[in-house]
Parts: sequence; structure tokens; C-alpha cells
Amino acid sequence: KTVAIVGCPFRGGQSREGVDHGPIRLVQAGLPEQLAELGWTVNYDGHHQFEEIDEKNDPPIGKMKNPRLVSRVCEAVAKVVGDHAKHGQLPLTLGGDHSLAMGTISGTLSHYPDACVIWVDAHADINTPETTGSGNIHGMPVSFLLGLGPKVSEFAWVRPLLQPHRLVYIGLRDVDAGEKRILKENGIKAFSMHEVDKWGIGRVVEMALDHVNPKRDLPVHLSFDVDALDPSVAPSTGTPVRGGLTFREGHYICEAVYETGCLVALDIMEVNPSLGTGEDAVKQTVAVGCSLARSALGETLL
Ligand code: DIR
Ligand code: MN
Ligand code: MN
Ligand code: MN
Repeated sequence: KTVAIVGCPFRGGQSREGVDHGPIRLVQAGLPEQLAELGWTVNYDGHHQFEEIDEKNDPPIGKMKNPRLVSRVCEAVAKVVGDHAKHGQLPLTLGGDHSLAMGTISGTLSHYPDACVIWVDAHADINTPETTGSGNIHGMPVSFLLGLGPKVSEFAWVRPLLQPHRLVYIGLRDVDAGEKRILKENGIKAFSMHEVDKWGIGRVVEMALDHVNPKRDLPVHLSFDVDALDPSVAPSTGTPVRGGLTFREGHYICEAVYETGCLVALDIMEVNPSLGTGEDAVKQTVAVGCSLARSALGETLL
């Protein structure tokens, strides 16, 4: 079994500096060696190199900021992730901002068209270019994958292969009004922090899997935004929201997905080493990013 690390030093889907340094810190903290220790063959040959598009050559399209840059980077990431999947390797993408998941999930679906997606996040990231308030594309990748919203020619490469019933959220607590409407209209299943409080994380993960993968026979893509965790657990991230998952709840999700044996791709997104209350906060967040990845790739407590 081989894991292919796709380091994506990319920040074009949002406006805060530093998230492009997330993957570098995760690798420096020893993630490749830690995964090797778990018995994985680790395919890692440096971070992905992206083309640069100067901001003056990339004016907004509608409200969307850096649209050409985000589109081209995500298209490249989709190819890389899809190629690893075709070679039987499990792509582990290190972000970078969550717009990258437009690429990672496109890559997964190109090889596993019946894959389901578990999206762990404080946010739904399902705004369309019309509903977005911020214009930041990291708040929109899911709408592109589902084929919602207006057709934007710059993003014509994104095949809308994700079906609403193959998507489930865990951890939501900061969802825009337009996003709530989209979730309702499309019947998309979401377990917010309210449901985590009500049922406990064990039942929530079981219900989430029952929804997207009732027979536990479909490939699973786990896309984990570290801001799903409480800011006390993962402080160094661009849009922290209080009332998040505990350390154990976050890891439990990863452990339970690993136990299904269905995981085919993993994203660890939005680690931003420039944010938080100093170097301790950064170290803590980077360490949590590494341990989430280890849990999803088979590390057990006993
Ligand atoms: C907000 C925030 N819904 C937006 N989204 C974030 O910009 O569309 N996603 N922070 O991670
Ligand atoms: Mn920089
Ligand atoms: Mn996100
Ligand atoms: Mn988020």
C-alpha cells in the first residue's frame, strides 16, 4: 500500500497570507516518516509547483477572486490526484486552501466515479459565484463539483460528477443563508455541531456513512478542513469558528473512516502557519494536521 503526498502550497482561494506554507510545515514536522512508520510506502517528491498568474492578469469574474489562477491550479491538482489513483496509490493532499478540493475530488471521481465525499468543516464551502459574499473560491468548491450555479467558462473543465446523495458534512457551524438554501434544495445531508452534541460523534459518523455508503462498498474521499476543529485545538487557520470538534472527535472521524477500509483519498486543508497566537499555536496546529492524517491512514490508540 502506497500513499502519494501531494503538497499544495496554494492560497489563491482566499485572501489571508500564509496558508501556502501549510504543506511545507506538515512535511517538516515529519509526516512522510510518520506514515512510513505506519507501514505505508510513501511516494513524496517535493511540493507541487504551480504556475503563477499575476493578479493584474486575473481580474475577478463576477464576484470570484483569482478565478484563472484557482481554476488552473485545481485542474493541475485534479490530474496529479487522478494519476496517483490510477496507479493504485492513495493521494494525500496537503493544503493550502480548500478551493484545492475542487481539484482533489475531481481527480478522485475521474478514477472512482461512484466515490462518496465526507466533508469535515466548520463551513459548507458550497456558495456559488452568485451566492458568495466574500468572492473567495475556497467557500465554493462543492458547488462546482455538484454542478450548481451559473456556468463559468473558466471552470468548464470541472465535471459535475458528484451527486448530492454521495456527499455528507460533519462539523458545520458557520453556514451562509444562501448555502443553507442550497443544502435544503438539494437534499444534502449535514451533521452540524448541533447533531454532534445531540448524538455524539460515534453515532454521527455511523449515520453519515449510512447515508453516503450504506453497504460500505463505495470508495470514500475524506476532505478535512482543520477549521472543523475547535480553535483551541487548531488555532492556526484562516477562518476559525468557536464551538468546534474536540481533538478526539476530529480523530475519531478519521479512525472510523479508516476502519471502513473504503478510504481512497484524503485532504488535510487550511493549516496556516502565519496565524494563531505564536509559534506554540502553529506547532500545535501542524501536529494536529499530522495526527489526523495518521489516524485516517491506520494509526490506532492500542
Ligand atoms: C464563507 C466562509 N462561507 C465564504 N467560508 C470559508 O467565504 O464563502 N470556508 N471560510 O472555509
Ligand atoms: Mn509566502
Ligand atoms: Mn473548507
Ligand atoms: Mn472551513
